[in-house]
Amino acid sequence: MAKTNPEAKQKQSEEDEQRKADVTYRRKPNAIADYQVQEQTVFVRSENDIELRVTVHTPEIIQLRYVLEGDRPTDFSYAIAPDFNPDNAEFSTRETDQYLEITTDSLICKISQKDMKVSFLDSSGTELCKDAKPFHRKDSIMKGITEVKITKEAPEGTHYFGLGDKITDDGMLRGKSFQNWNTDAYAYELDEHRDPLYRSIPFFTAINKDGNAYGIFMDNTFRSHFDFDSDDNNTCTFSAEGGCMNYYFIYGPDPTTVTERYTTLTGTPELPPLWGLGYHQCRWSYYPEERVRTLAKTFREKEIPCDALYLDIDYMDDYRVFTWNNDRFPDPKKLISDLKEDGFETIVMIDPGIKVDGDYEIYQQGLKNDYFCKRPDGELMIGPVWPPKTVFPDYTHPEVRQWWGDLYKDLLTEKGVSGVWNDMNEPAVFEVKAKTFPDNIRHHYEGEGVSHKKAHNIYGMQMARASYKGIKKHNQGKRPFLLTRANFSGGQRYAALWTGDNIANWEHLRHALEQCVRLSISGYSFVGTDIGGFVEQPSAELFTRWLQLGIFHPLFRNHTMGYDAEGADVVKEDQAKQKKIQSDDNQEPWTFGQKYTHINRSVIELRYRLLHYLYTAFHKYVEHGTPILRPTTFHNQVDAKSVNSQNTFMFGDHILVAPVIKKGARGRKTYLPSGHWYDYRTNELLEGGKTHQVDAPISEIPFFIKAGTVLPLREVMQYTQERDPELLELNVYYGTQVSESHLYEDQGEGFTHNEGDYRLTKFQFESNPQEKTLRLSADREGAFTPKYDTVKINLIGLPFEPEGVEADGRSVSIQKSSADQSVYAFEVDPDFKTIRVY
Ligand code: MIG
Repeated sequence: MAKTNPEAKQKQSEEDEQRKADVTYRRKPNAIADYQVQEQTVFVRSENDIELRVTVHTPEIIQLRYVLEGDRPTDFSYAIAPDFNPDNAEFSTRETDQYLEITTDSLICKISQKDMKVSFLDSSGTELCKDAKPFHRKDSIMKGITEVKITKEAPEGTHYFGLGDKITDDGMLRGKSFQNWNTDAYAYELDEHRDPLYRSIPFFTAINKDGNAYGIFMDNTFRSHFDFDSDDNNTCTFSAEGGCMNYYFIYGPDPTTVTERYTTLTGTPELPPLWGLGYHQCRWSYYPEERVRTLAKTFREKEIPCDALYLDIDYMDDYRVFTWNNDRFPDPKKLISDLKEDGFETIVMIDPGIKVDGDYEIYQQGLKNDYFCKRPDGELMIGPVWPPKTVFPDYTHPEVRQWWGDLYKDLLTEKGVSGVWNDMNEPAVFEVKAKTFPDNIRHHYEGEGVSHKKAHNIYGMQMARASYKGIKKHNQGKRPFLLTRANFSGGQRYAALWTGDNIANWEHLRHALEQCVRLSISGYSFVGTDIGGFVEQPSAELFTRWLQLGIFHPLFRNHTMGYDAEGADVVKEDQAKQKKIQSDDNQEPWTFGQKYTHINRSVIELRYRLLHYLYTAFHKYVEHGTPILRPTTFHNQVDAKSVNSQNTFMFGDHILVAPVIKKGARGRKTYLPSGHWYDYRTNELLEGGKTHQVDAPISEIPFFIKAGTVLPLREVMQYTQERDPELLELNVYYGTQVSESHLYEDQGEGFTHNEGDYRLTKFQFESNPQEKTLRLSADREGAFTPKYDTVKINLIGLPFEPEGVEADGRSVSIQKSSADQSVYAFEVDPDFKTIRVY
């Protein structure tokens, strides 16, 4: 008999203990046992009792959910738009030896008989996307579900886009992995906390080598992970640390269509007030009142257009939200109305954290009504944010949202503020490493009762929702303007967003470019960055280049962290540590000397010139989910060369932007996709499908207009509604293809556009090079009549000498433009229908 070795025995019992500490199960489906069709859903069950529910929403949108016995799956989702109206598309099912096939008009979904692996093909049988492994789930006795995971093949040549505002070195998602967990990522940097960032958009688009595009949206709010072949083994995985594997497969085949379909599924915002698209000036912090007045006066004196000024946390009384510091702002109502008189809208910050303070009414109300987040044992979740002790409303409770929304009443109706920005709603908590709540905090979640693990990523979204609804209710018929920092898929319905606390360096200028395009194709077009950088101070050159990029971002806001702000010390010590602080930290368009003031003014003026075009693109986004910003490769996804055009992007349907993002650069290489393009600055015609070296002196940003475009230009004003424009200019860029352009106009405020008080003009351009003629027609819809009485048309790139122009049968005089001898100009009536140039 062998003697028992005491060491081995000891080891054995340790192992036993460890094993007993928790027991983990790994589950994946085996062969299909049976399936059933009920309405739009096919319930497919494996022999080991894993159910795959395949729901056909439209011929191009198919939802997949994996349910195990004992799960409590619900149809509830914060992300899906309440007005998403699936069309109950027809589909058929068929079984073969190898597959169960579900076929719609556009897609075939094949589920393998052997292990329930799923693949999608288009109706011609071309493979789009395929599981590399069966669905996989990990759970344990002590922790519950810890992973639900899908592994797809990532064939060579497939590229990935979207996923919100992730940043990369080379602009490409492929080869990298990311996670979604809303995080206060102050001064996010390359290797440090570069990921996760402030928001979670678990949706991406893939474009295969053959140009076919599809999207995947994983509707799961737990911490999630996306891996685009980072291990170089040709797989792409997505997983969540809890809940149900619930994802939507969204077909294109065009990538812009994928975004449009995703955006229809998760919703679009309403049109913002036109002033929301003007230039905005922000700083942490403008106070006291006198400083705000001086700021406003300086804009007008220097004739630099500006529509909105922001008040950061220091306007509050001791960081109590919905209060005012009376020393700094003795009469907010008067200040705000004076600013308004001068064309400035005032936007104030509101944070989620509520100061623990027995004398503070909002704290008392929330306490009395049990509105604050609690720990599992029923104690309040208290943590330091701006006030040292803060409690947090549980916005996942409908009654809390209602209460919160109504708190805005006084700000809007009494004080006269025009907009709000919601900050710190990741939710951010100071001092602790997690930077947020512990996982075990409880949330109502519309009655479901969940832990913070599930509610974390939608906390900011539900705050934005509550704010948006309240603002809309109390805004006296005006359109809400709300900015949020944290958010989740679908949150685009409620608020615009800024990308958070970036740094004033060239690297972050490139991030700004990448993040806004990526957000836009993730269904979130109303985005912008802190122009100039939030942390540290930009050089004059960097500031100007950033401003130039900013004119193409729907949210056009300059913001910086002033080191005179109270509380900046906390951030500095807690998070910034190493940052060098200069004393002169102003960041207004005139901060950088006369030469740059002049340049910056003309950059901002250019934005105001382009407002019609931006507003029209915004309208298309609202109506059809069309992203305002897109990667260049979305313009023609079969053009393999365009995939590497990471430093250019499309702004709307007709403009390609080639920003300068390198220090000292006075020109850049620019790949123009197929077709012909005009340099906006020189009217020079450039051939697509080629890389061009273009000039970019510090005063200019290169951008290019697609041939055949009718580009509307607005009069420059000091603020958007300074006066009714007297004139509409239309730049008509000659092309040889029949092309369509749009112009959307309305009051720029209020909701009458929903009752037909708008005008949508469809321009059609056609030319006949042999006959040397061109035709421009305008088709109009809606009852709105713009106030201008003249339309000035500039014909650009005409390859022939025109003999005459006829507008609706009457001849019109045409002249060479004084500014550019190659341009012909003439004036017509705003209601013109057909123009013929011969
Ligand atoms: O931790 O309100 O991103 O825009 O100026 C800093 C002060 C808190 C972070 C926001 C920033 C804002 C700042 N806030």
